[in-house]
Amino acid sequence: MSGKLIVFEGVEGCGKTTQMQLCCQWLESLGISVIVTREPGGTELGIHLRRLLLEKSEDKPVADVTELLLYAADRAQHVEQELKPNLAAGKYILCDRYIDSTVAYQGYGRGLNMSLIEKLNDIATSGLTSDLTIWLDVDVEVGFSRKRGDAAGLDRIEQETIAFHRRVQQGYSQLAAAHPSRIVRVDGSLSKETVSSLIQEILRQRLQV
Ligand code: T5A
Repeated sequence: MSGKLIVFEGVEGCGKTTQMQLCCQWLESLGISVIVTREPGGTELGIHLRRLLLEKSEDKPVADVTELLLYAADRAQHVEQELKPNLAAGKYILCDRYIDSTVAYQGYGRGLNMSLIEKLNDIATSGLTSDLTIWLDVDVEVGFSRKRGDAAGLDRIEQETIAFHRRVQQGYSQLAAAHPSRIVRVDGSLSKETVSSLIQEILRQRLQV
């Protein structure tokens, strides 16, 4: 595969969407062909799965293992339908969340079995890992303070407790320590422009953009 898979990760409101847009504009200005996608919801099937995963369901809670399997199903479809073909065509793919989200949210957040998560990630990706993962590190409180609207506007996962989101944050920290060649931490609390410049520098160094 000749393209590059660049993943953006972090807690709610860390600035992924903002930075992916800026990164896309920058790469395109260099004449690079870019695809922007996300998980969950990067395919037609995934859009349905995203709705099922994120809509509020107070009266009929989604079981933790069901949630895990739905994220894995979304990923399997995304890898086959979008990621592999576009990488094979030489595209740069900017992907909002990938396997580390499942480890952080379902593993550290929900406390599900890590080896089960790794097995499902392997099945869903058939071994496709990112060339680079940018972890936008912001405090959970900072991320939530950036989210517009009140608590009623938050989706099913965002509505989890602060303790849950702190465990997710801890998960990202552990993942970055365990995979230094793949995951690069960027201080997401800096200004949008500064974060964007830092990401450009990392892409130049790591991917020779
Ligand atoms: N999930 C996902 C799992 O549990 N398991 C999995 O396996 C996967 C794949 C997906 C949800 O699913 C969960 C995780 C999530 O809960 P999502 O679409 O990723 O949801 O939604 P969020 O993470 O909530 O993404 P958001 O769009 O809310 O946040 P972003 O994209 O991180 O942040 P962004 O860029 O939209 O910015 C938020 C606000 O902050 C401002 C922006 O202007 C915007 O208003 N902002 C800044 N303000 C100040 N300084 C900066 N540097 C700023 N950068 C952005």
